[in-house]
Amino acid sequence: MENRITSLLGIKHPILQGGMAWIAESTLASAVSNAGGAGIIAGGSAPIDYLRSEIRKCKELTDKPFGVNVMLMSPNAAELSDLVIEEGVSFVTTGAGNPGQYIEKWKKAGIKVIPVVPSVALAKRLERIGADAVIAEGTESGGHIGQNTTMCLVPQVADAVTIPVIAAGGIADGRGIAASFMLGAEGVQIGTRFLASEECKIHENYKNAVIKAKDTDSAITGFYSGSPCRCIKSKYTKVLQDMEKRAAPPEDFEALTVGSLRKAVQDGSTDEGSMLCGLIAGMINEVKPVSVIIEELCAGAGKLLNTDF
Ligand code: TUI
Repeated sequence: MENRITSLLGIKHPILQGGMAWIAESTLASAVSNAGGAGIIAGGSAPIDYLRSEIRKCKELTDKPFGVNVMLMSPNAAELSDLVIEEGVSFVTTGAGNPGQYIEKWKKAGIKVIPVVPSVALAKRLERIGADAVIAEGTESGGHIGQNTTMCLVPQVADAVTIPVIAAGGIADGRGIAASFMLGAEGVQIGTRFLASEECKIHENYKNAVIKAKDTDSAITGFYSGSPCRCIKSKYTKVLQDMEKRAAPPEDFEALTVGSLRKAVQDGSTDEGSMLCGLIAGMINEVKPVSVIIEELCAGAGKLLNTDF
């Protein structure tokens, strides 16, 4: 498959890996890039020295293009915005905010810029100031989410901008890719399917929870606080939602949520950890190598789209 996304990023298949905070590191990102997709190292709120070393490890593990996701709510976002330039990363995706202040310097450094947008308005604004493509991310995604769905957002963004649109949220097989292309996307971003990959370094308990999750096992926390976040339903999400209902004091929220992603990813605590995960987890039933996942995605999409994907 050759289209505007494959030529923009210099990749074989127009499949980007989600920039999952605490999760997407050099092993996963290099596996996705080596399989012909676009691997991404997540900045999250990780320390800069750790991210520098992950970027360098990724360069050792692949000679293919890979990117870095800058989570704009991170206190390290400004520092990371310089690090990607110093390290000559090929592209940047951004999330959880408006990357407007960084676009000019990234473009000057030759870095391709692909922001996640939850709305048509932000997509248009970012196109005007130089974004190379946008990721229209529906609320089916895991982690921090907007309110619009992939089905509704992707075609509206595709109608509103001339730069290529990448669909994200709820895509985990060839049917999801084909549907995204029908909606006007020229690429997809996939996170949850890669959680259940051999190369993903999350704790076994978290991976098993993804595999076991059914269609109804997803929960949204933080809905009324302005920072909605999709996770696998658990004791943690139940306690958090109960606290939200009774408007518990801020220190209670802090005690529960600080470090909760680390508890899921590293400690494998399914009771106290926040297992960020997309709504499509119900369809994912097996851990597979990244190369097999990408082969299956491409075969499935290619068949439906009647093209060599
Ligand atoms: O960013 C994500 N998913 C994430 S980030 C994350 S870590 C986190 N930690 C603490 C607080 C928040 C997040 C876990 N999952 N996805 C991309 C995404 N971006 N979803 C929604 C947005 C978004 C929202 C508003 C992008 C732009 C935006 O702009 C608002 C504005 O300023 O116009």
